[in-house]
Amino acid sequence: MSPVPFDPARLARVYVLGLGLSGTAAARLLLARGIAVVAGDRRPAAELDLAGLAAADLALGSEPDRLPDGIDAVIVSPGVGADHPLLAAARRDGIPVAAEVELAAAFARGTLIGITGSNGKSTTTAMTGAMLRAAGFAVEVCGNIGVPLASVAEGADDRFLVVELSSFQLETIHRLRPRAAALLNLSPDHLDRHGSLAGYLEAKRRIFRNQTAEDTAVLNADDPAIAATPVAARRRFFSATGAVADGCRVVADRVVDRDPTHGESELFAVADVPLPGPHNLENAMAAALLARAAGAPATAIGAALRDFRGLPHRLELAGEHRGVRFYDDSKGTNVGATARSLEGFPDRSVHAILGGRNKGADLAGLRDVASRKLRRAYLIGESAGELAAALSGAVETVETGTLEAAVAAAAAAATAGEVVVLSPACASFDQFRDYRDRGEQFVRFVEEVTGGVAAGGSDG
Ligand code: UMA
Ligand code: ADP
Repeated sequence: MSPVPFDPARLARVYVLGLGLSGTAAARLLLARGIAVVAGDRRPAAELDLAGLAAADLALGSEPDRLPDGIDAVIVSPGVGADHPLLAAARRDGIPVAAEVELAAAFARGTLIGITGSNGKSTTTAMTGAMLRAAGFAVEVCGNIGVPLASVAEGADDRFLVVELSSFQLETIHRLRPRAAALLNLSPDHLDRHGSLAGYLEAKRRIFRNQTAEDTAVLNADDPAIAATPVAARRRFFSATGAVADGCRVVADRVVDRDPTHGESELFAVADVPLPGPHNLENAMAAALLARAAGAPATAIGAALRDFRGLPHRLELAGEHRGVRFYDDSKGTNVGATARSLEGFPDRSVHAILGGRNKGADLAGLRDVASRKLRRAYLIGESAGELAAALSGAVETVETGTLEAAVAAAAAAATAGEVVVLSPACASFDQFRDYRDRGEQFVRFVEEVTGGVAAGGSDG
């Protein structure tokens, strides 16, 4: 059944499903526009931040069995799956269901730039924002990165809204149209929600669905499925390994932009990218193409990259003790991300802490990189047993159960020149509030075992 179209001009009473960051921001945006809000969350009020929602009609602590009467639309939080009974009821009753980002985009002032992909979204979003700021534009960096689009929708028309978009959010967009949008890469993730890799790719491709020939689509030329995405927009490509007809590639130590009408121009030097690994060069190329589409000059792009500091919990140096470095890569939440992070270290040098909640991935995808890069794997959380089986024969594993025990065991075993890396390849929700909580706890445990001060910055 095709989804019921969402019309923001016809909203008088709206149901907001989920009152986390996105739901509360959506509810505040609606109330500010005089639209009545009924909102529900299975969590009780004590666990929620309900500031600014006094005028809303709230149903908290359990899920209602049915939608209230007289609802014009349901605004759904990204964490709520399409099989939720209230969403099924809305579809049955012909009530449109829209993502928080869809609602926000409908009311937002400014030009939208969107970024999606399995990995590198937050880094690329932050880089794009930094490039546009360096070019002198007003910018909001928002979306899945942790600042709901709805919370920054109000503002001047002449600004850019650089929005990280997850597959969860893209599932329920209708008219959201980024004037420039990037699909960075695809590796298995969230298969428990999307059912298959094909379903996951379809959700990601939705970022381009409302674009027209006036817009720009930035695509990874090194991934055939992404490169083949049908789009109406101008297609611009980036490649870390080869040539492209229109877009960015690496020539010796430079990144060059080839435009079929204007020829080639240098954008930045590879050495301008201060973050480790070829994946961060790809992120920088995608960000540069988005920034170019928005009108940023190459000088601003290079300057922003040189000043760019990595985001927390992405291969962040957390401490050093007796020649052993400890890295927090808590945001490595799927097999593809963890594999990319581990590749950057010398062979057989890594004591890796893996595990958590598996999102439907085949964890045997880590076997190859583990057999080359790891000295030992310390397994935590719900997926410890599954990981032990998946890595059997590839690398020595030890099931430590908790993160604290894993850090203690890895610190005791690691010798000078080796590294201890938390890059779990799994979600955190079995043992932690979220990936940030997991990363922060890791840093605390590292401080305990090293007796030292945690380091800042990201390298390695
Ligand atoms: N809830 C219900 N019923 C349900 C399910 C959830 O009531 O059946 C309630 C929960 O009790 C909770 C709220 O809904 O109070 C949770 O909403 P949410 O999980 O959608 O989380 P938000 O706080 O709104 O945060 C979301 C994104 N979370 C998810 O996609 C899971 C945040 O991305 C994002 O930063 C934020 O919106 C702002 O846009 C996080 C994430 O993990 C970092 N994203 C995934 C990823 O990056 O892989 C997609
Ligand atoms: P996302 O927002 O998509 O989760 P982040 O920028 O937060 O991406 O990076 C999360 C992790 O993904 C990083 O710690 C790194 O291990 C990995 N990563 C980053 N960029 C890429 C990329 N372009 N390709 C593959 N893996 C990447």
